[in-house]
Amino acid sequence: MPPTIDVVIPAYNEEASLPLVLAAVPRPPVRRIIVVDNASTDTTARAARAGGAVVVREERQGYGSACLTGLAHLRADSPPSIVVFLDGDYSDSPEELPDLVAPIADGRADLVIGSRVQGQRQAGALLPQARAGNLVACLLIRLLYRHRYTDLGPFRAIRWDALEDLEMQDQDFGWTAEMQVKALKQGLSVLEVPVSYRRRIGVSKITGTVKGTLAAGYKILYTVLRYSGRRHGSDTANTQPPA
Ligand SMILES: Nc1nc2c(ncn2[C@@H]2O[C@H](COP(=O)(O)OP(=O)(O)O)[C@@H](O)[C@H]2O)c(=O)[nH]1
Ligand SMILES: [Mg+2]
Repeated sequence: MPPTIDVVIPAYNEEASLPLVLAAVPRPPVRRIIVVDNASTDTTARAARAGGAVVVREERQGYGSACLTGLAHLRADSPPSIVVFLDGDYSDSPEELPDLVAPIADGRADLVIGSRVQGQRQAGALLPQARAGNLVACLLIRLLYRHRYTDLGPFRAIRWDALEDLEMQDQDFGWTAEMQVKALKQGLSVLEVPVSYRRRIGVSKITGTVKGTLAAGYKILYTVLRYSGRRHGSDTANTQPPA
């Protein structure tokens, strides 16, 4: 039986780009698209519905919050066998989804990260600060977890059951790193495949702003350190970062 594939798209004020993103998601193989409208003040929800997505609203801001809400929705109503995460800004190319899903469908991987570093990047798509942050985070993961990632990109696919076992918690910028390091701790088979990356449409909320970059950099490094050296799931892993 072919795997059931659902897509989760966290979206905060992405009315301009969402129609393009949704139109490019290949259906089939994708069964459902959940757009998590993260307290948008524009017409994101309307654009999502028009593009054939299910809209779930999450008032609590934060990338991880939005992803968690999307997963809760899937859990409550026939979870897929594979879930794909995709940003709503049209930086990623949803047409490449089959490349991310194939290794999982073939039983060769549990988690597949789309690497923008290995793929074709439009000039200026991956901002220098994002590139630098990625490099530092990947180096730290290599030192602490003995695995070589090249990117913490948002476009990724994971086997549903494996994701459930990760017990994801991060409510903002640590989300991608948390998934990657917990996957290593749990001995999942992880792969990277090259994905292309465009300059986003609309306004960047993370790496395009100083505040976003600093907050994301801090939270990512904190997350990488936090799960190293301890068994995931221990009580101490639940400590929150200092405010
Ligand atoms: N920063 C931020 N992004 C969110 C939030 N909720 C959902 N998103 C989405 O997360 C994705 C990544 O954000 P983006 O602004 O593209 O960050 P960048 O890629 O670093 O420029 C986009 O699809 C946003 O719409 C939130 O509360 N904060
Ligand atoms: Mg983006």
